[in-house]
Amino acid sequence: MPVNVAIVGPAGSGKTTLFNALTAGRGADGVGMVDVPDERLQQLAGAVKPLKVTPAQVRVEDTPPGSRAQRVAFARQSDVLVKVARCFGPEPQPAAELEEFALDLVLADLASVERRLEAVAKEVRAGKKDATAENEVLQLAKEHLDAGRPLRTLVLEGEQRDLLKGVFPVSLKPAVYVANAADELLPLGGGPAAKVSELGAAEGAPVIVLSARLEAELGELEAHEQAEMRAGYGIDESGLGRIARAVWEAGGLITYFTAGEPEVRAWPCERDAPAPVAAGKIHTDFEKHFIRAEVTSVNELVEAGSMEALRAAGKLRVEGRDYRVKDGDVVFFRVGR
Ligand SMILES: Nc1nc2c(ncn2[C@@H]2O[C@H](COP(=O)(O)OP(=O)(O)OP(=O)(O)O)[C@@H](O)[C@H]2O)c(=O)[nH]1
Ligand SMILES: [Mg+2]
Repeated sequence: MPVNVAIVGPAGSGKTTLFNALTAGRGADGVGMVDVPDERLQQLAGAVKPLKVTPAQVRVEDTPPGSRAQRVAFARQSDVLVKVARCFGPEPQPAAELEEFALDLVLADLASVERRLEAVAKEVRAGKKDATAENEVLQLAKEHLDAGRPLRTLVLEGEQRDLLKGVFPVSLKPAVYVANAADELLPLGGGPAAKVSELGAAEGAPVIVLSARLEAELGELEAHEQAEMRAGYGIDESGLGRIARAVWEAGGLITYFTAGEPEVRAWPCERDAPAPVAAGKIHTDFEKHFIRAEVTSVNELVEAGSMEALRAAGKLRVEGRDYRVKDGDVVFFRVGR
């Protein structure tokens, strides 16, 4: 399952422009698969010389036209939200517009929490096991939402968080903020972008300043022309690269690699996932029939040239089912049948 990223935010903030930039115009009907740039893949490929190199991918979706309620419903279907704010053009009001959008998410969650509370209150009266715990969490959530605050900022234990999942809370989703700035204010974006940075910081969400229109134009140039033009604006990395890293950070993801001669490949995985779960990203059978993981790092593999060379030298770490796969691990999974 690829990571699902929804581009959301206030009307006219540049969502579609950003979508076109990220998907290099190859998206269809507002949906596109985007390769995640990662220079470690090239390092591995240089050493292993595989037949094929496969980057991690995210599925990016642009908010379709529709009512405010439809826009919220759309945001609900994703894993990570990229919230775009207009920091260009006449009288940009990114903070006010983002807050208005955030309030739409909060009100939608409030409605679903209240609906669920009614049902759970009945269950509590009927003495149903577990209903009390859920009732408690829903009450906490309701108070928080009533105060106009997103569920992201409600401090909950892991188990309590799980109890909330039944209402598919959209204000609990991890978010990345994009301050869509005027070209002439790059790379920092000026006052409006600073407001977005404040909002993001208050929620612990990553913030990226870029110009969606400029990114779309840059995408049409040759690599060396792109680099030159970026440098002129004081930007050292593509907007796509920066957004991908922010999505990984916000979504709690890491990347591990597999590196054989047929294919060198990057795999997105939840941080702290046990080895069998990480193996399950490759194939569901790998999770079931997991035996052990043989692990090294990108640097060690690049030095040795192949997994076989490391294995022969006794330098592959052998890890069991309790091992938590780390960002930058190169893994060979031993699976039974
Ligand atoms: N100057 C400038 N204009 C931009 C930028 N990004 C988008 N625009 C312009 O802003 C207008 C709205 O852009 P869209 O990408 O359609 O915005 P949207 O968020 O998809 O709009 P809705 O889907 O209607 O909510 C268009 O005229 C774009 O050309 C930018 O980075 N700089
Ligand atoms: Mg649009």
